[in-house]
Formats: sequence, C-alpha cells, structure tokens
Amino acid sequence: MYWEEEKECLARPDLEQLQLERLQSTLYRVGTHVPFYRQKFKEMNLDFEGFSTLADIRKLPFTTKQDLRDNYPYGLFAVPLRDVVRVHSSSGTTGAATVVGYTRNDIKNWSNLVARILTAAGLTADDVIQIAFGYGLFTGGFGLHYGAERLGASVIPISAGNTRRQIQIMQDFKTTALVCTPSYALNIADVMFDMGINPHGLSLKYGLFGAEPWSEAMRLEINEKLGIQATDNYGLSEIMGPGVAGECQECNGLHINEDHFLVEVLDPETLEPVAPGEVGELVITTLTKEAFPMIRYRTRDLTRLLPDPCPCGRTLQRMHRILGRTDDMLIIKGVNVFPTQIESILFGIDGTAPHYRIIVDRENHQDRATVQVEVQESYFFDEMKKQRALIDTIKSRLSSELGIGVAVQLVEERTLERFEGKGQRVIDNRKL
Ligand code: DLL
Repeated sequence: MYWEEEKECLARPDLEQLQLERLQSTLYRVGTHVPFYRQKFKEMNLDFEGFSTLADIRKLPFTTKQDLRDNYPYGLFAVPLRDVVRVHSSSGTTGAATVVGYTRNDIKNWSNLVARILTAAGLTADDVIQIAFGYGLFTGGFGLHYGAERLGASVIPISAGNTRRQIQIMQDFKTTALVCTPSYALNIADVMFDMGINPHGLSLKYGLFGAEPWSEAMRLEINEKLGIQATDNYGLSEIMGPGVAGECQECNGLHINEDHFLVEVLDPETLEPVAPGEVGELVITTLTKEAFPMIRYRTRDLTRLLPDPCPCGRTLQRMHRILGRTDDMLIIKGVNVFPTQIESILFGIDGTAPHYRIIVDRENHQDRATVQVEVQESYFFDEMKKQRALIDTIKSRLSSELGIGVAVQLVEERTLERFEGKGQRVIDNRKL
C-alpha cells in the first residue's frame, strides 16, 4: 500500500497553500531557466517573483502542443541534460513527436504518484501486476512499472501484444491485476474466450485501464467479461505520463494528484473558467516537475470537476472520466458528437458485441455517418427480420441521443480491427 494521508487528505486551505508555494518555485524555475517562458513573461510584463495568490494563475500564459513542437527536442527543458535521467516521447496521433524529460527526483515523484493510484484502485504489495502497456518511448509501460515496484507488488513487465502469451502468463503466474488500455482488455477477453479459458477461474481481480477515452458501459462490459473491478487512470506525457489522476474503489471519478498538479477547467473557446461542475478543457500546471515543468498546458481533454466529497476520505478533487478530446470531437451535420457517446449506446444494446467503428464521409456536400458494429453470430443465421429489428433499435437510440440520423451496418464478429494499445475507431474521410 502506498498511502500518503498527509497529502491525499489535506484540508483545502492547506492544499492551496502548498500549491501556491510550489507554483511560486515552478515559476521561478521556468522564468529563470526556460527561454520560452522567460520571453513570454517579459512580453506580458509578468512579475513572476511577485506571484502571491493562486487566483493569479489566470494571468499566466498557456502552453500548447505546438509550443512543444516549436521547441523540439530539448528547448523547454528547465535543467541541463546532465541532470536528465530519462527521456520519453509521444509519437502523437496528430502531428510531429514531442519530447519530455525527467530528473531523478521527477522519476521518484512519478513512481510515488503512480503507486498512489494503484493503491487507490485497491492494489497492495501482495498483488501480481501484469503490465501490458507498451514499454519504450510511450510513458505507459515504464510509468506503471515504476509505480508498481514502488508499491512493492510483483511486476510482470510483459509489454503490449502477443495476446495468447499474455493469457498463458496470466494463468501460470497467477496475475491479480491487469494494466493496459481498455481496448486491449476487451481484446484479451475475446482471445481468452477463443482459447476456452474461463476468466473467472483465474486469479485476476483488478484492471487498471487508461491512456484512451472509454465509457461507463465499456467498464461494465470489461468487469463482466473478465470478472474484475476495472478502474480508470489518466495522464499525459507532457505533464508526466500516467499518475496525474486515478479512480479509487468508489469507481466514481478520478482523484487528481493536486499536490503536484494544479488544474483548471476552461471553456476551450473563450479560455475563461466554466461554471463549477460544467464541462470544459482541462488545463494543467505542474507544481513539482524539475526537468520539464509546464505552465497552463492545454490538454485538449474535456471533463468536469465533481464537487461532492468522496466517501473514500481522499480530499483530492475528483474529475469525471474524460468525455473526449476537443480534437476527437466529430462535427457531423453540424452536431458535435463524441465517439464515447456512440460507444455507450452500442454497449447498452443486447446482441451487439463491444467492437465498433465510425465512418464519416461527405457526399454531395452532406455528411454521412455510418456506425459499423459487430453482432453475435446468431444474427447472421436468423431471418433478416431479426437483423432489421436490431438495426432499427440501434438507429433510433443513436438518433435520439445524438440528434442526427446515422446509418448502421451489422458486421460479423471478429471482422473489425482489434487493438493492443490505444484504439482507433473513427475513420473520417471528409478531408476537412
Ligand atoms: O496515454 C499516458 C497514460 C499511460 C495514461 C497509461 C494512463 C495510462 P499520451 O500517450 O501522451 O500519454 O496520451 C495522453 O491520452 O491527453 C488523453 O487524451 C488520453 N488519455 C490518457 N488517459 C486517459 C483516460 C498517456 N483515462 C492522452 N481516459 C491524453 C481518457 C485518456 N483519455
């Protein structure tokens, strides 16, 4: 167990005081060591040494992915390379790569924060944790690995892929916790079924999933298929990797490690704070990072803060699971649609398998969206009537939830692509 009660249960005023002190030293660090911020502060006439209240965060400049690219590879590092002990990179689904660095102390904090999240999810030193995230420049594998070792658990660093072997090892090594993307967890469940292995006969108890958006319906599906308790954890390379926020066993929102990260939820258009509890873009300022501090980093991730205290006793603010990214949002016939909305509906309908794809085209200046969803084999043996009825049900649920008409195609089980890392379920052919 890795439980830092003195930090995780701080009273708000004490937490804010700690945040302020850490923010002051972060500002000093970037204002003196990072030319990019020094220049920005100068242009804005910002007296970073006189920064005295958290509310003044709104006076600070934003940092975007583009700023990282413009300063590729090491331009935003706040320490000389000799103090950097690790480099990671995000290949980025959109555009060029970005590079992030860690000092020895950053790695220590990172390990502790991930250990916190593993503890919140219910894991202890007695667990056998199978890490099926990719190891390499992606932060998922190493981040979870260091956290799990910090916890004192037994770590199986299997990395992603080779699904049959994953399952064999899970069985032989008596894995109690699976760590990967939710897409990969579903893929593993299917292959287990093919191998004739009953997941309920394994030692598996927990699943810690993250690195991509997923829905509550998908959680229920995974829980049922693998016989586990799945929790969500969130992070991004630019800020640290995994370890930014994670669910406790209440499974009702992710506690943000606020003693290390200051968060704001802003309207992505106006960049003003949204009303408390409203949805907006998560903007994060790091408070303890040495090698790669970030001031008001625009994550593009959409969420809302959950105001109620959590029964688990942690006072760290919770956020709702990520609803989607501003750049994942599809605008179909002028209506904003998030893939996770479609996922929730599909997963709630009997007869569909939890694998789907969304294809968007433009014909004669009109958007046309098609949802392809796998259905149980029996639908293809039965009369057409049953298929048609299922299509009608899916269509009407989608159109009442989304407010637009969507074409639906049923496809046979195992025909859509499976994922070992982050899933890619949208094909937008519109060249917008
Ligand atoms: O995905 C870090 C990570 C690894 C988090 C393992 C959790 C577990 P990146 O590759 O830089 O880093 O991608 C970051 O992934 O901005 C979100 O859009 C998305 N994302 C990460 N976790 C979640 C989550 C890692 N739990 C980007 N729910 C972020 C929804 C998530 N989206």
